[in-house]
Amino acid sequence: MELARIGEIPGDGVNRPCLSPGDRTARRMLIAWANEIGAEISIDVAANLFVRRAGTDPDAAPVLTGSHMDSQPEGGRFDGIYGVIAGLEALAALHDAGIVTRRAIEVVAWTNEEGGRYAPGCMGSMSWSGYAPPTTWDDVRDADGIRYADALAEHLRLEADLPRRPLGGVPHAYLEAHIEQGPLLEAAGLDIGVVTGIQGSRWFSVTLSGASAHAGTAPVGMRRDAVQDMLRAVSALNELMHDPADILRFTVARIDVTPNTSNSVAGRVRFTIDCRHPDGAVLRAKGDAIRATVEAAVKTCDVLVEEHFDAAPVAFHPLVVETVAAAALADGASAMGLPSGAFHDAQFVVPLAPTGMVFVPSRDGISHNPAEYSSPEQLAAGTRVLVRSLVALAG
Ligand code: HGY
Ligand code: MN
Ligand code: MN
Repeated sequence: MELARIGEIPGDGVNRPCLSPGDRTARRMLIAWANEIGAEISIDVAANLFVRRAGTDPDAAPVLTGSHMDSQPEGGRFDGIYGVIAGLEALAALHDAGIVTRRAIEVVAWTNEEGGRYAPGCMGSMSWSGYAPPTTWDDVRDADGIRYADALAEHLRLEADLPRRPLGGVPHAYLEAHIEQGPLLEAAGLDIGVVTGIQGSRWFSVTLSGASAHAGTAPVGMRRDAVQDMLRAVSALNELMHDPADILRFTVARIDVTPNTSNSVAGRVRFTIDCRHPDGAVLRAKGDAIRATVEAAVKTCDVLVEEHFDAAPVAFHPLVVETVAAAALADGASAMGLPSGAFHDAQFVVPLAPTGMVFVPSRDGISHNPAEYSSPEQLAAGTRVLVRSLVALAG
C-alpha cells in the first residue's frame, strides 16, 4: 500500500512507468526495506535489481524469485509489485526466524515488464536470459521521443551507488508470485493457482501511410485516408482472428493518428496488435497471416507491418509445479492448476532453469485497471505458499 502511493492515480490505481522517477522511488523503498534485513543489493546493465540473502553454500546456484515494479499507465496496485514484495517478505521471514537456507535466495525486480512506456515488455528479463541482446531496443522511443538506451543510461547513472552484477546467470530454480489477473480462481472459490505454463504472445504494429488533406475541400474519392484504411484493416483482422471458442486473444488498443486534428484527413495511422494463444502453431499461423490480411483490406495507403515481440508458449517444470502444489497442501490452501493468460518474465527464464509461478485470486478477474484488487488474506496465503516453496527449493 505504501508503494501504491508512488505514481498513484484516481480509483486506487498506479501509473509507474519503467525507468521513471516513480520507478526509482519505488526501487529505493524496496532497497531500504532490504537493508533492514541485511540483504545484499545489486543491479545489472539492464537495470534489473537484485536483493540477495546468502545461503550456507556460497557455490550453490541461487533460487530466484521476484517480478516487476513498473505498471501499466492506468494499472492496479498489485500487478508485478506483489511478486517483488512477496519475495522480500520471504527473505524477511527467514531473517526473523533465523533460518539460513543452503542455497542463496535472490529477489529480482525486472526492468520494463509491462511494455507500456517502451514496447515490447520483458526487456529486462529478455536481456538477462539472453533471449535477445540488451541493445535490441536501444532506439525504441517513448511518447516524448526519449530512446530506451538513453533512459536506461540515465537510470544507471542515478543508480551508480548500487553494486553492479554481470548480466545473466543460471539459477537453480525460478518461482514468481503474481495475481491471476483473470476470473478463474475466484470463480472456483480457490485460494491458490499452481501455474502450469504461459500462453504465447506476439506483438505487431501496423503503419498506414496516406496523405493528409483538407476535410472540407478534398473529395472523398481522391483521399488517401489512413483512418478509413485502418477501419478496413481492423475489420479484416477481426475476421482472421475470430475464434468461436474464445481462446484466441486479439487486441488493438493503441492507435496513433497523424496529424490528429478534426479537420485534416489522417495522413498516417500506427496501430498495435497484441495476439495470444496457448497453441504455438495457431499463434504462428494467425500472426503470420496479419500482413497479407492488412494489405488485402487497405485501399489507398502504403502498409508497413512490424513484429516487436514473439514469446512462444511455455510449460513450467514439474519440479517447481509440484513444489508449489505441495506447499499449498501443507499450508491448508485450496488450489488448482491453471495456465497464465498474461505473459510474465518467467516466460524467459524457462529455457535456463526449472521455472514456475504461484497465483492468488483477482477480484472479478480485473487487472490492467485501477480496480485491480486482491485481499490481504489472499496475498498472505500466496506469500506463505511462496515462502514454503522457496525454502523447499533452496534447502
Ligand atoms: O501483458 C501482459 O500479459 C502482462 O501483464 N504485461
Ligand atoms: Mn505483471
Ligand atoms: Mn501487467
